[in-house]
Amino acid sequence: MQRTILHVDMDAFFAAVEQREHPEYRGKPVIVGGLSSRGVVATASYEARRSGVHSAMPMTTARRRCPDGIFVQGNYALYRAVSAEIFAIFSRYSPLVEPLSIDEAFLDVTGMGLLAPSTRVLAQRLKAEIREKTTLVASVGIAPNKFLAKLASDLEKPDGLVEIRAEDAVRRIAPLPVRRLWGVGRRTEEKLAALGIKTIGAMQQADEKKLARSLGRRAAHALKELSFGRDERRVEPDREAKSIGKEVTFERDLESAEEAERELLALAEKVGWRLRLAGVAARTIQIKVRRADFTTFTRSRTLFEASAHDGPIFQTARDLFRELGIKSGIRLLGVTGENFEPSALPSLFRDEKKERLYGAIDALKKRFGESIITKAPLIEKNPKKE
Ligand code: TTP
Ligand code: MG
Repeated sequence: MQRTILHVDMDAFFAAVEQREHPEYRGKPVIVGGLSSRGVVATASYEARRSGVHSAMPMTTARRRCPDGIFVQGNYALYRAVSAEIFAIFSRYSPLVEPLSIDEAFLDVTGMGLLAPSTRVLAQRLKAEIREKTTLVASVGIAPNKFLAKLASDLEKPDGLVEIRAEDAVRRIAPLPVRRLWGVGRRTEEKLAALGIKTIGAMQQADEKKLARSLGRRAAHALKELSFGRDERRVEPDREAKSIGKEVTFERDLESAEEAERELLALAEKVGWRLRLAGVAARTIQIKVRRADFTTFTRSRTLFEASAHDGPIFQTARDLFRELGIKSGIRLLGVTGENFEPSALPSLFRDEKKERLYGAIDALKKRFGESIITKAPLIEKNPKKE
């Protein structure tokens, strides 16, 4: 059955909330984030984005680019409360709401179009209700699946409403950069560029066998599917509850990327172990980084294949961390696996050798506790409290 999925994402969320609380900020460049000298931008209003300010940028750069900006230290309790208001509205439009972050969600509205003349009208009503009840603006994507819906919500931000129909998808997404495909991070992007694949259209044309030689069979297949706008993932309403993660606050802030990556490896090993204990594999890996000034960043990436192995969890966490570009003043790090699949299922591609290795490590951990085995780079540890 053809499904209809909405992806709703609030525009410049933290900054928009600040503009709602302080009417004198409206129409002005507002930058929310850590205000200390080592602080980082959490988000910027669209007025500030015109001066080249964006998320994760050092606050000092933001001040240089936007000297007339209004700089605000974030108020997370307030953003969480507004988020709850928005999610309460979402739940009036579908029983199937999958939260993705504080300001975005997927809604499966298959069949709900009956409540309105069309899905577009339904989405317009949702946007209008959000605006009336919260005075905030949301962008919405409508599509037959999650991948296309998320892509669509971003195409005409802010205040966007874009529908991608199944029959137009291949043509509509062809000009977009290949980076828009789920699972393509900086490393995959580089590999693809080396093969001359820079757009989704080029991916549509690419030879899957050749692609597989560079990326592996699963990744090659997954990317080919996505490039044609095909994605079978369901909207999973209770996804948030289904995650296994571990975070640690350091007694002394970490001041180098090397230190942070060592800690990420330790966290990845703990998460891998807990996933294996639970008999599940995670399709999505998320990291959390909190700066000394409490600005907090989360980043997630969906893997081509669900995993409960330390290696892929660590590599993904490290890639996400490197893309954030934070290298000092790190107060907290977290790694989470979510979007579970059962891992006991026999897989054609199972790596038997690795499976045996992890089996042996886990047996030792079960007998002697989690800290007995760890990989070499962890030996030099940072003092921390958990
Ligand atoms: P986003 O939805 O990514 O960004 P946004 O809502 O500010 O802007 P837009 O969607 O219009 O592009 O993130 C939602 C909120 O999460 C954002 O307002 C602030 C917070 N956030 C961070 O704290 N750090 C980050 O790196 C990002 C991207 C967001
Ligand atoms: Mg947003």
